[in-house]
Amino acid sequence: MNLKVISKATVVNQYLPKKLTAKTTVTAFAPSNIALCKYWGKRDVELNLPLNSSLSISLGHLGSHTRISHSDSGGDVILLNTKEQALDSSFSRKILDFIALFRRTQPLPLIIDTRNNIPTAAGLASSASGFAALMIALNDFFDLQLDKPTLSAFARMGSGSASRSVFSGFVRWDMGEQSDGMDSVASQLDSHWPGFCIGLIKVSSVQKPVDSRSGMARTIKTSNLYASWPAQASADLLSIEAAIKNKNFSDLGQSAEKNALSMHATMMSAWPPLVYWLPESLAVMHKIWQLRSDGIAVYFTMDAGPNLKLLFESSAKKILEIEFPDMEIIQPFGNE
Ligand code: 2P0
Repeated sequence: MNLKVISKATVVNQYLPKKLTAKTTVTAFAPSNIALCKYWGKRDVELNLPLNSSLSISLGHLGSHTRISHSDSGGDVILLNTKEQALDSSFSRKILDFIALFRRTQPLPLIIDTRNNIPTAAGLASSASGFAALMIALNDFFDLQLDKPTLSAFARMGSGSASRSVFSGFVRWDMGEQSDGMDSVASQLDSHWPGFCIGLIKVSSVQKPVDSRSGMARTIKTSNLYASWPAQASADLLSIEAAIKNKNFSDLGQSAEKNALSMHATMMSAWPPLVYWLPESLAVMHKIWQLRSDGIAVYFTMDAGPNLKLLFESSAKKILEIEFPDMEIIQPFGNE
């Protein structure tokens, strides 16, 4: 593996015309996604190149709508859920840094209007859908004519998990091995699973003390358990892909839950320790394990936060709605 560090601008520049032409207004949508096999750890922090491949399920119509248009005020305008954001806020700076990769020195002031329809109760990150929608919109606005793998690679540079949000359904992000990362791209699996349900359980909406980016860096640096993570993740990825292909729900649930808990084990063994769980998170886990021992096929996954995402099929929906009355249910492929 070649570990030479290459800048984002160097990579992107090769795919751009010298001078951009711009449309008047474009809009784009990208779905949010939940990883069943997690991305945890980078081999290159500049390009967000991962140390393991990952696999996710996209959340259908839930995600980010982004509109790009010309700004007549002479400066950029950044809107989030209809509210104008200060240009020096961390949200605006991330967007402006990303746009600068494409705009370079051309004087093209823009209005970037992002609207997330991810349920507020869900406790889901919006950077994946946000950067994917922004990349798809930029491609259209500047008529770059980039293909899907390239859009995925560029969205990854905004946020790793955004590489997966360029697609819908089940999506695998191959870690790749090139130093420019152009083979570290996602693709959609040819699988449709009607009745597949994701239940969002919010135990807290308090902002996490350590974001995923810093959490990954700390884990790699200080956790001895991290050494076993890439092999674990690659075995889980194979099991999950096979389970999706065979529509074997219990295999999928087991591998996804084990994968999430293995990731959390690496975090907990970091120093200072990274424990994203709250007492309520653990209480929900125990409830799920009890339901499973009572014969209900329900599993969970968790990201870098205290909330749980339940995995089940529509046959278990009724009983789980009773057990978890506040749960929001998403069916990415619709019902049976
Ligand atoms: C995932 N997470 O696969 C994993 C599981 C969190 C835990 O992708 O630094 O916001 O922007 O590449 O994509 C969250 O990490 O991190 C994430 P960056 P990102 O969904």
